[in-house]
Amino acid sequence: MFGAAELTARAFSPTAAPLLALGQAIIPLTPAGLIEPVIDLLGAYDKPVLVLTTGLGALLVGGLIGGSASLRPRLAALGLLLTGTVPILAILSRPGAAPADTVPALIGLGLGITVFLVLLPVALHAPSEQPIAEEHPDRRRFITLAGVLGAAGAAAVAAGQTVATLSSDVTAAVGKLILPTPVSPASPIPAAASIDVPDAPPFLTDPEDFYRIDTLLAPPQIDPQQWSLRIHGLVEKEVVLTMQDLLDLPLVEAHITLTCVSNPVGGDLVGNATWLGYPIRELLRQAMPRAEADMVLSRSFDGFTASTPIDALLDERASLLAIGMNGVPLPPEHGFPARLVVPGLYGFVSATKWVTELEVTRFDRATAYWTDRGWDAKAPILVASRIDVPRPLATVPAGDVVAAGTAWAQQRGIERVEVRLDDGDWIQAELGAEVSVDTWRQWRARLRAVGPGSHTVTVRAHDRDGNVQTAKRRDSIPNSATGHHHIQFRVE
Ligand SMILES: Nc1nc2c(c(=O)[nH]1)N[C@H]1C(S)=C(S)[C@@H](COP(=O)(O)O)O[C@H]1N2
Ligand SMILES: [Mo]
Repeated sequence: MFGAAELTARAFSPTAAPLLALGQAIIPLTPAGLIEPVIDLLGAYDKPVLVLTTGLGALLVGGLIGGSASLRPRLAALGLLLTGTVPILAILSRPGAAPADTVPALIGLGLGITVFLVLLPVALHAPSEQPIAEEHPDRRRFITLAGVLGAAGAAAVAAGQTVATLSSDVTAAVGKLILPTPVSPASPIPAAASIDVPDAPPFLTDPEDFYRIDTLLAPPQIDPQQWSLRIHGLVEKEVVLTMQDLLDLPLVEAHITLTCVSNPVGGDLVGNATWLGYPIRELLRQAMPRAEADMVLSRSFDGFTASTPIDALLDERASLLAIGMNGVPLPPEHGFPARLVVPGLYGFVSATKWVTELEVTRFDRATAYWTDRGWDAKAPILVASRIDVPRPLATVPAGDVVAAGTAWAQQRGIERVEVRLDDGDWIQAELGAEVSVDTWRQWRARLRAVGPGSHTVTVRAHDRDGNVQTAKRRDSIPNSATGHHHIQFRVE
C-alpha cells in the first residue's frame, strides 16, 4: 500500500505522500507534556524518528490485520479498508491539499487490497502449525510471494523518497531566485570576531549546519511567484506584498544570532547568520497599526503561528522579513522564500519561516502555536554561554588547557565571560570582537597548569545590562532552560 502510494505521490504533489502526511498529522496531536522530553532526547533526530515510528506503526497494524485474516478474513478486509483511509484523511488535512492529492493513497489502497486478496487464499492453504523442516509447498509459496511483494513495496517507498529529493521543485526555485544587492550591507566581520581555536565553531554558521526547528516533516514547496505576505488585522490599511514587490524594495543586511527556547544548557540550537531582508517596521508602517495593537501574530504557509510584541517589530532593532541567509536564498528548511528574523526574541515567538501573514492584534485576543502548548506568549532571550572546546570527556595533555566557546545575549550584548576549573575561582575569558549586540561572541580562556586526572570546566556570561547567567537549573518550558554549562575532561 505504502510503496505504491509513495511512488505515485511524486507525480502529484509532495502533499500526497501518505507516510509524511501521517507523521505530520501526529505532530499537532502530541501531548504538550511529551514535547519537551522528546526534543531533549532526540534533538534534530525527532523528524526521522517520527517517520520511522509511523512506518513501523503501519507495519504493526498491517501485521495484526494479516494475522487475524486466516480466522476472520472479512473482518481483516474491513480493517484494511478502514486503516487505509487514515492516510487519506491525513493528506486532506494538510495545508493546500487538493482532492486529487488523495489519488496516490487510493491507488495504494487498491493495490493493498489486491495483494491481500492474492495472498489470503495462499495463506489459508498453508498449514501454519507445520514445523519449518517439513516445508509445505503452499507455505513456501506464501512466504516467497509475501517476501517479494514486501521487498517491492519497500523499494517503491525508497524510490519515491529518492525521486522526491532529486525532483523537488523548490530546489529549482531556490536556484533561480537572484538576490538583490542590499542598499545597506552588513558590516564586514573583523577577523578578531573569531577566536583562533581549533574545533571551535565558525563565527558565521553555514546554512547547512544551522539548527533546524519546526513542526514540519518536510519543508513546504512554495513557488515564489505564488507567494505573498498579507498584513491585516488592527491596521488602517491592509497591505499585500508579492515576491516581486519585496525584491524591488531597498533591502538591508544584518548579522543576527537566532536561538531556540528549547536549547538545552550547552546545546546547539543556536546559530549565527547574515540575513538579507526588508525591515518589518517599514512594512507595518505602511499598514498603519492601530494604537490598541500590542502583538503581531505571524502565520506560516502551514498554519504555524508566532506572537511577537509589536514593539519589537516597530522599534529600531533589525527585525527583518528575510529572503537571504549568508548571501544565498533561504534554504527550504530555513523558510524559503521568506521568513521573519527578530533580534532578541526566541525563534518560537518571532522567527516564522514560510511566512504568509502578519495579523496585527492583541495578546488578549490571540495566542500562538507554542503558547497553546504551555510556552510563554513573549520570550526575550536570556544571557547564555556554552563550552565548545574541549569536547566533553576529551583527553588532553597536562599543562595549560585552552577552553573556548560561545556566549549570547541578543539586543543587550555580552559584557564578560568567566570560566572556572573544578571548584576554583572564576577567571575572565578573552572575548572575540563584538560584531553587534545581536550576535554571539566567541570566547577563550587559558586554564593554567592543569594536573593529571579528571576535571570540570564551567562557564557563565554577563550581559551589558548587568545580568549574570544564573546557575539555577530549570527546564526550557515555559521560557528557556537555565544553568551553567560545564563539561568534564581528562588530563594525562
Ligand atoms: N513555520 C514555522 N516557523 C518556525 C517554526 C515552525 O515550527 N514553523 N519554528 C520556530 C522556532 S521554534 C525556531 S527556534 C526557529 C528556528 O529557525 P531555523 O529552523 O531556521 O533555525 O524557527 C521558528 N519558525
Ligand atoms: Mo524554537
